[in-house]
Amino acid sequence: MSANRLNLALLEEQQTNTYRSTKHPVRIVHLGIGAFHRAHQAWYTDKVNQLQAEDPWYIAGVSLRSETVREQLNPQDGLFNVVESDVCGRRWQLVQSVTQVLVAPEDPASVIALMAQADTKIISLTVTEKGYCYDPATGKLNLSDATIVHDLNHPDTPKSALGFIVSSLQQRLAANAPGVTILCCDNLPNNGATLRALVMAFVDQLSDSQLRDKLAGWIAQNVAFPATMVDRIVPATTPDDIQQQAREGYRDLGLVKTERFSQWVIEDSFVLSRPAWEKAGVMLVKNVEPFEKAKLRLLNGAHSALAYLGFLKGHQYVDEVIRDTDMLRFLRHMMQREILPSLKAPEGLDLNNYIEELLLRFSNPVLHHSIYQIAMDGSQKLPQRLLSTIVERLAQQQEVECLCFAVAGWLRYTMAFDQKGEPIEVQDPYAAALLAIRKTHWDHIDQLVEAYLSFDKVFSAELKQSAVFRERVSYWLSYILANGVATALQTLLLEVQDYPVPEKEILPC
Ligand code: CS2
Repeated sequence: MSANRLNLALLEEQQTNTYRSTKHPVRIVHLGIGAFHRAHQAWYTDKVNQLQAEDPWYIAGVSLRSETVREQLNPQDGLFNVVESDVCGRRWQLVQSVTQVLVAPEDPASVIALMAQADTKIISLTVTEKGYCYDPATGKLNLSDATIVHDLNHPDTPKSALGFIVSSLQQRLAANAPGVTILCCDNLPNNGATLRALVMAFVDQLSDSQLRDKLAGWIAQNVAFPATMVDRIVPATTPDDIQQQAREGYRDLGLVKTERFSQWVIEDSFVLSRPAWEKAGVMLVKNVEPFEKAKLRLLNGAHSALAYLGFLKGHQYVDEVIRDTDMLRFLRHMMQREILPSLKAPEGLDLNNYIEELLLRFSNPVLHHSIYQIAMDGSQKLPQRLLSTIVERLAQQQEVECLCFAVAGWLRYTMAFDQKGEPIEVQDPYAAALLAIRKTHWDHIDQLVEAYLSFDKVFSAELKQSAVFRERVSYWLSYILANGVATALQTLLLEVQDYPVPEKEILPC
């Protein structure tokens, strides 16, 4: 690769138009500048900036841990391409909305100062579910989390997103600066309200009681936490993508690949101004909940189910799982029969079509979306993706067979060896705890399931007490252990009616 690296000077040389200038300040500080943020919020913001180049919104990205993205983007003046790939071809967008990347552990004080400065109107986050240091089953702050303990004792050098947020709000209060909007863009249930409650719980632990009360009151008056639903499939970029998806004329080490589809629904409640994101197709609505529930339960629920079951069946990518006809029948049945009835359709959305569109998105053969990536952190994902649906269905005495099968698939995956006996590297904050349960109760399936269901970080008291849930998970877990996922799935499918594939063909292009 001998071409020059993408940056502003190169754009000038190539006479490419840019709206970038040094006249405008950073107005968004984003925590967690991974591939998803770049292909989603930064991409939407860039679209708006292109439409109103005289008033661009710039983003400063913050990495809470690694230097990788800084090394990719800072030598490129923050510029990178988003490449949308599917069977119909490729489409690039040169994104210019990010101006710099900071690595938080190197200089936490600068990060806090940037978040606290009056020009910063929005602090947004994509730090993944585990980045919120909460108990997934209850949504409550985990006060024994080592990072939270550290941050409460070291407010000037925090490590967690919550620690940075609270220190920056404290600085705003001290400087009499205006309030701010904190925009959670992670797949948490009720993400705005959940983040507000976590911030408040953190503040409640501050040792200085005067500051604690004053700060809590100030946040209640001056900080907004809108709910959001974010959706775009963004696989981790590989070195091969950097080579093969590259645009001609320069080297772009910050490239991210994604699908053509993108959706962002935001509760329209901001403290100060915001980019005119609606001009780029973002929906600003009063109530995000129906969109969020449909997406978390149907898209993410199906994703998690196909990741564990697909992995155990020997698949590597999402599109491969969709081409496995048993898996496709299973997913369609679970979504249509067991998840869809738990949802209230957002206005204007036909949930049957939504399901078919999701399956079509999953079938994208050029994205190479690794199921191992989706399988990570299951303990943090399952409650909102599969378990909350099960709780609601059980309360109404409705069938939960496929959902229980998926939960059994997850438990089987956390056992950390595959069906050939090869080790699985389970990436999950509770991997060790789940493995210890397997080792202690290996000889007795009922005790094993009882111990799993007593793991209250994941399973709520309601689920633990449900005889149906315990019985069905236990049944499928032992069946999978004895016969493997493929046979278990065939047995399950004997009981399952097929859904007619919709008459209207949905064309990908
Ligand atoms: C996926 C999501 O990795 C995962 O857990 O389910 O990242 C999914 O691709 C996005 O939420 C799609 O919007």
